[in-house]
Amino acid sequence: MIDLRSDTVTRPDAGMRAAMANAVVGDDVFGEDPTVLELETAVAELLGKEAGVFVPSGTMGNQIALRIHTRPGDEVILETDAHIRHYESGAAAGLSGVQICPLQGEKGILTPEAVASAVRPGNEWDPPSRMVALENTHNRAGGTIHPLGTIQAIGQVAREYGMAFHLDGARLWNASAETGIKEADYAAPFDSISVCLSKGLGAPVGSVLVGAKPFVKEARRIRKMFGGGMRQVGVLAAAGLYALQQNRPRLSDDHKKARFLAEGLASFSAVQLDALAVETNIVMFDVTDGRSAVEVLGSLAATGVHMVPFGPTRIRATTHIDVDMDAIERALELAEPVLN
Ligand code: TLP
Repeated sequence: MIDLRSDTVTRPDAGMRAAMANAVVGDDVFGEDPTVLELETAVAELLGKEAGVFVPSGTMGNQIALRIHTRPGDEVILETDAHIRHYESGAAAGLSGVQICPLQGEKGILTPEAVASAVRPGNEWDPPSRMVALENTHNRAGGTIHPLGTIQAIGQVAREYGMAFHLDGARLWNASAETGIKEADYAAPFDSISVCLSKGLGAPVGSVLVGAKPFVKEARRIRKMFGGGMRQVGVLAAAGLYALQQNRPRLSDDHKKARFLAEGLASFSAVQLDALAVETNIVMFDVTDGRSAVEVLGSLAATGVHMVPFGPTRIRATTHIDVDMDAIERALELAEPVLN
């Protein structure tokens, strides 16, 4: 099976498993797990923030930030295809009682002007515009990278209107690997950033939410409220540390594989895909011969190639550490009779 459904499907390798087995642990709800503390410090440093808190998932990282930055009835400005809006099970409404103001971006990227014009004027009947969240790289847009200047300009708008500024940085590592812009530079304009260890970095579990010390202190309380207080979780933090050290430097390999895959898929007659639009490890394409994405995915799965639907005719393939270039070549061979 060649599993291109997500970069979340990776399995820890022998080195990562050894790091997990040897991790020094303690009760993290008491703040006594040295490996967790090491991971939180390492990620906060990489992102240029004062502190970090280890959370079980990217969803929880985003939702803790939302809960802290907003009050029920507030409005959160997001790009319309944001993960927070589509794939977090309605948590923004369910856990924080906020409503979303979705704005259409270009390849998932908003302009500062669009954000500024979405800010409510502050009448008593207006929902208060309290927070802006960006997603870098942008998943549903196909792994696109936000230009640093755009992030900074949107950050300025957020500050001007007194709105919190959060980054869903589940794949921020991929943006940095591709552009060479440091994670800390991308992170600088934001009040809070959630980054995932369990995607391109290949750890089995975990995200880190970073920000200023008072924010992270409150984040620990909300994490407990949301059921994410973990105990001897250094075994997982050790996987995260290993992933940062060993797997972060190799992320651009995933981007090369994605481009190669995209070029191959684009040559098939039933595929609509702009291979030049592939910026990182995510490949999005449409099926153009009248079949649905689900139908095509069934045929692909029967050949041993697994991808996921991202719309009625839209399919996503994601490259990651557990598929090498040979596997990508093989996937194209197997997919050709289905898509050509
Ligand atoms: N994304 C998953 C699915 O939920 C779509 C995937 O396979 O890509 N932010 C972004 C941008 C994400 O892509 C994801 C996961 C998350 C947050 C949530 O992370 P987890 O799954 O750890 O809650």
